[in-house]
Amino acid sequence: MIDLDRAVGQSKLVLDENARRVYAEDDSQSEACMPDVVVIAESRDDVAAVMRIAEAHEIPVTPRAAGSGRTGGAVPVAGGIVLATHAMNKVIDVDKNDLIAVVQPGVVLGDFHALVEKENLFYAPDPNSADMCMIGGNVAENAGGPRAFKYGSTRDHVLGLEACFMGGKTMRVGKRVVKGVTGYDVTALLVGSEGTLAVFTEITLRLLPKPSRIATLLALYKDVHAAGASVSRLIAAGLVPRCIEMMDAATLGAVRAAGNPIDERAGAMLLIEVDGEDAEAQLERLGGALADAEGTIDLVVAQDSAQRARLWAARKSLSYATRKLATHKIAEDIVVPRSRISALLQRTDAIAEREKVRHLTYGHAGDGNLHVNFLWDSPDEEPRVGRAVEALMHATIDLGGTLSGEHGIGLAKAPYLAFEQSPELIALQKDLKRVFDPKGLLNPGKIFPVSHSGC
Ligand code: 2HG
Ligand code: ZN
Repeated sequence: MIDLDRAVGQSKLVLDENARRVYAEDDSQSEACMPDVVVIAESRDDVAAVMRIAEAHEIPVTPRAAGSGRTGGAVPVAGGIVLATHAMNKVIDVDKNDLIAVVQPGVVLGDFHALVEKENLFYAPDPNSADMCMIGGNVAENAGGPRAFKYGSTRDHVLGLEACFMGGKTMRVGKRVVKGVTGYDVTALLVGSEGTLAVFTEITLRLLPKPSRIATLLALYKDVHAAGASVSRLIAAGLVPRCIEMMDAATLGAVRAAGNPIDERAGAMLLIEVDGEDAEAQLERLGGALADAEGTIDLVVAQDSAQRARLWAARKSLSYATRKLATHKIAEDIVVPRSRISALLQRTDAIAEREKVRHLTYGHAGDGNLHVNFLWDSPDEEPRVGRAVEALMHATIDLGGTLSGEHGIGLAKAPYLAFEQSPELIALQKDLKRVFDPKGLLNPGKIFPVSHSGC
């Protein structure tokens, strides 16, 4: 502690127990092992000092940006230091000529969207927590969001990083140009490494011109299976809206409760959005591809930007709105091939019925990325919920899918990693981890299931 005090200054250390507790949580139900100290880094030098001292004294470090993650990525499980980067919140450069921005990890995503859009530019990744999540966390988790369907996830927009490694060495990886194949793609490896390989001190992002027009279509269905079939239709027709979001009957209840008068006959909805100069023409093609699909109740074009804003506000707040439906809720983010959405939903129904657990589903159906939620009230139900989650993971893999589309593995899904990946692949990744962090001090306990002894 004395070393830390000298290196970064007493004012950047948080020692008070209640304050430390706040920095030991994220937006998951993962249980923390209280950190001994939280360091509020204000610069690259602060980050490097923490990484140097931690390595020298063999102290675990858990990096953190906004703490909005859903899988415990920022939750310390071995005590030690929480390295908070939220105060490193400068937009260093927005370059209109090269369509590139350079930011620090603590920049709030929604603020960054607004800033670049004022310049008629566009940063595509849009996790629904944009109002509070930070770009450093987005990069660590390779965050997605609705627009990932057309534009890809965070990794597709990160050109380079300034990264600090265990021991304190800081290095630039990647590039400040939009094309390049020099050497291994270390940037791609670090993006989505869930804080286990490095801490980012600067992030170089690719920008796009801001789409000139946006149009929104609501496709209403009798049930989720009809909606799932329409997603496959759109994909097969080669249409690429910027997002295809799906909501099941229970979720639509929450959307209606938020003041959106969605037709009461609808038992599922696709919220489809197109962008670009030809948005209206794209809408017409969508309408053509969706017309007459079995189980369709109606296709409705959003009337104005106010209606569009209301719908998106309801969609973005679903994660919180649906929490009100039960005392506890767990939201998964599995991905299945788009043609297997209906099969996955049938399996989910069967699992929930067998385990007698309430459930609902919404999510980024265009990518096959579904937030299957299980809800419960009493602790007696927990074993059944646990079995339901495990069965969902098996069903996902069985259908050719993957455990996480955007929230990461973290702590919450580490027990299921071996359902998807071979022992050889897990061993290869652990070998890579050792190259970056031989003592296993950086964000221990994440991704790979280990027994940790910190608490
Ligand atoms: C979303 O798409 C987020 O709203 C959060 O990924 C999902 O917590 C959730 O249910
Ligand atoms: Zn999501």
